[in-house]
Amino acid sequence: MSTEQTLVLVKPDGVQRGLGGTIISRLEARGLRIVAMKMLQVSRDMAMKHYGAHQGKPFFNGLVDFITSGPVIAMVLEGRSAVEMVRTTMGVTDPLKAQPGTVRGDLGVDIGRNLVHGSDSTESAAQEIGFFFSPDEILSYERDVDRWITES
Ligand code: D4T
Repeated sequence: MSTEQTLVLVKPDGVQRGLGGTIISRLEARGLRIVAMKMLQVSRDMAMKHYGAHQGKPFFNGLVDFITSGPVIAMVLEGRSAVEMVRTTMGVTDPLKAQPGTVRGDLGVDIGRNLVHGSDSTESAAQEIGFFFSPDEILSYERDVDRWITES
């Protein structure tokens, strides 16, 4: 139960559909603290690196086309068990199978348009954060409300 950082992307479909605010609100409402945020267009080179683990899979080219198709909102979120908090708030990869109440389960229908990305482990979070942000873009601060979110 330690404080972690994780990388979140509102993918191009989320930005185009005007769901950036909704998605960020749901994550903030769980108590996660935004410590870095920017909007950017992912290049094909960045996309191939970010999704390197999926190279060779049938959906790889479509995935790279999709993630580079428009601006994304990239964020570093911080909080207790932040990696798992984000994953459970997003829902499983396929929106059709995602539980109602999750971002994907409430707002999505297609696995190729699943609105949001969240790192799947603290190891990949560290790698992905370094990939999207330089250390001086990541802030360190406390909020008075934090003591009302976790007991210690
Ligand atoms: P990301 O990485 O985008 O947060 O998604 P997940 O962590 O939930 O899922 P993933 O890495 O397994 O898949 C990456 C990305 O590929 C798309 N995808 C996946 C797809 O279009 N078709 C598929 O069959 C799979 C498995 C969706 C998410």
